[in-house]
Amino acid sequence: TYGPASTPTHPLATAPVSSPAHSVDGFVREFLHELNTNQGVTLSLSSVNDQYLALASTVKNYLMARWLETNRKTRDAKVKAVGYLSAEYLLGRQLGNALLATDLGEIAHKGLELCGLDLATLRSQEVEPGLGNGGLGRLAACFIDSLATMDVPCIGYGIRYEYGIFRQTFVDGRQVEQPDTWLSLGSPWEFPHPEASVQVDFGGHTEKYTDDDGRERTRWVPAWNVLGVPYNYMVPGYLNGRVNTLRLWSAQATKAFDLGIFNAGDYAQAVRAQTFAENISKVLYPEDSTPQGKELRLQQQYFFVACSLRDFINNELEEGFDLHNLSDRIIFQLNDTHPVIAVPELMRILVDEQGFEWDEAWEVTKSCFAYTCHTLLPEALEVWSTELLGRLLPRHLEIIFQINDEFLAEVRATYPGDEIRARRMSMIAEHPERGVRMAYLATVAGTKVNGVAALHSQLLRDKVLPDFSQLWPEKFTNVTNGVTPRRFVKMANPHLSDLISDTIGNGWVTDLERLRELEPYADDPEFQDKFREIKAWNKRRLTSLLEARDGIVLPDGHLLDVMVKRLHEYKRQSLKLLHIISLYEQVVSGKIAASDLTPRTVVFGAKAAPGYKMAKDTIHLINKVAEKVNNDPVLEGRLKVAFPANYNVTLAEKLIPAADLSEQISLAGMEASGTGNMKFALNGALTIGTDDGANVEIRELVGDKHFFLFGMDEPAVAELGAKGYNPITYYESQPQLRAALDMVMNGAFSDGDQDMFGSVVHNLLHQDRFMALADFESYVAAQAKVEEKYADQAAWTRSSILNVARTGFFSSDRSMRDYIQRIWHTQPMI
Ligand code: GPQ
Repeated sequence: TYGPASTPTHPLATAPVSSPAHSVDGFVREFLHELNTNQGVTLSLSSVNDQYLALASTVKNYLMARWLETNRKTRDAKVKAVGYLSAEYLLGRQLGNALLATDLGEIAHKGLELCGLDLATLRSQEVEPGLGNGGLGRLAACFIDSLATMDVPCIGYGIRYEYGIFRQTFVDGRQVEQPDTWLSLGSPWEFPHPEASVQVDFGGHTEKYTDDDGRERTRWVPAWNVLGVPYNYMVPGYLNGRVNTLRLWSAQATKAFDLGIFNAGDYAQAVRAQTFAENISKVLYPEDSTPQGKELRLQQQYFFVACSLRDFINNELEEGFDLHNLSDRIIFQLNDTHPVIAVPELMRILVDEQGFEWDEAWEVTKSCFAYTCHTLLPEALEVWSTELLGRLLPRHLEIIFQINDEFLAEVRATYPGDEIRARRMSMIAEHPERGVRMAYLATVAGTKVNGVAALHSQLLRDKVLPDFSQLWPEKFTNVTNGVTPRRFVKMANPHLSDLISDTIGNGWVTDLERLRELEPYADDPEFQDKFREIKAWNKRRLTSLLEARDGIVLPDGHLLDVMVKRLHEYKRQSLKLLHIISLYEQVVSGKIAASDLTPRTVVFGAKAAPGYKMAKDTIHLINKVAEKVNNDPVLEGRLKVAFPANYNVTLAEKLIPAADLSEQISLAGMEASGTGNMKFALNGALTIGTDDGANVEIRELVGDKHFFLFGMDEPAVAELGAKGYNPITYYESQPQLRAALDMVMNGAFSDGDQDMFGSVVHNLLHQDRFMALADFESYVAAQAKVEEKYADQAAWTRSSILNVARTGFFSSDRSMRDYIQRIWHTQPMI
């Protein structure tokens, strides 16, 4: 229970909380107070970290009244909320966003100046919470930002990893991973609540028993348990007074857990037990789109959803709430299959703990979940072996079997005699080992199933879940992804934002379609000049950052060509690399003069999963090509390759606004959506891209003339695959491609060592699962078009402005509106 033991009599105890004064003086007073009372230092003796932490506290104090009021209002209104269940949140730095959401940027800048401090310096002290791998985790962060800004009640639930995505370094051009110690200098944005910890059980067995009413029941007798400690984070809406909550769970040993062992006299063992429990939230798994089936990962998944369901039911609902009506108050959105174990968990709570009949419990459960799929790669679809699941969560496995039995009965009733179909649709796979197909479970349990771009949702229906979409066509829908314009335009590109606001007013920040009003200015030479100057300023800002951060020197006046995303074969960084090598080879061999090259700098940013050999070899090759190309005078400095290590949200915010060209070159049918593609277009980069994911919608919106399309489309890929793809024939028939690959093979980038990149070349020539060689010729031709257009700066700038004006659709606010209308049916608060 919470609250005072007796009725408070002091007037302040019941007065609404107030914020510090929204003035420079008020800010300075608050800041110095935080520095003194929180950090225990005076300004004159404070470190930059003290100053940063005090500044963070100050900004938090401005948000606090709104947060408390949001919680009170939402609780009283008893409205339906969104429970976003995600194993990843790639939040990026918090301070800048909090300043933006409170409109404190100017005040903080002036106030700190009066204290002899520089806001930018303090901001760069923050280590971003990298609690995600890539697009999926960043999408979750954009979505919770949009929901807060749209005044929609939402609780984000996830895991407070002690170590987020690894810090990438390069040693001799190879990726080396370092632990991400994001908590080591303090974590001012979180509010731990150990008193609200939740117990989570694991292991053991189940047993049947007869209850007092004579009913046959099952209970789970677990073998061990851990505690989940909630850490709350503020999720401020943009200038609207709403502050939602992100609740991340941290694992701790329970008292019972280590006491039992301690009493047995083994103190060292008791401490080990503690460590064992804490391991659950220790580290983010760094595999993106390729689950490894590790036991600890399943523990993480169950840990955070068990905490979250328990938390919502016990703490967010009023006492005595009838759980039959649970879906009036919550919709749990499953961010991919990672949280799908929540489905049998809710069934277990309702049937085993609350005494619901199975059918009633299933009705409730089905109405409380919806499932988003983020991939088409078969190896990305999670399958948990029944051996592991049954050992860790025996009751959940039983429940899954029962859900499956009833589901298959429905399939058999709908398609009598079609046993092959029933087997195909079973949630239980039999090969290569018995396992639970989590995507099938999610599809059966979810009210809705959605893909993340129009093409992806279509392919999901047609290729991944065709039997299910035939059985329940109305269950399937699309919600095209989006990105938050607050972080990725307003914050990341301040001068462009000012130009836009000066031209069309500032309504666009929360109503991004209004960027359309910029279209008439695309032909205005004065506007074009300003637009170009801003791009140049963004490039200078990037140049000084990379110089300080990585010792990389970007040349002036180059076309800035950027490919940033996780390293994965399907994304085809190797295709970009072949283009670079080919340009180089043509100059070296005298086929073209260096002076024929459009001055171009290619920037890569990419982390490889630590165990993904081909990805790591590709990183090595990129670095070796960079070393060679950047130092060979034959190129006269007209081609440069920059590969800053440790690409993350913080770097993205500087890189994207500076880019001229956005590389979105996955094999068609492989990239579910992409979201980097949207950020680039909104910041005025033109896209060179395949007909894949959200590229399709970007091109439709900006128009063919303002997008460089190349490569096979998805039907062509399918056709070539069916016919039999043989990459070597492209090598044999295309001299330019052949020369580029030969150059690698001959050791041009490995000091004559012909083995160093043998596996990369061999893979491309003899396997090339993602058909890079098949699209090479078309890619090179599209790059020539890029250069042609870039030579006409007015035409380029016009296209660039039109990209900004026409991509307002890709706001995550619009995505949220789509989820609300098509899936959640929640209401914004009034
Ligand atoms: N995505 Cl399955 C991830 O970032 N991680 C994953 O494990 C899976 C998907 C991405 C996907 O590759 C992108 O195309 C999407 O834009 C992104 O999810 C968000 O939907």
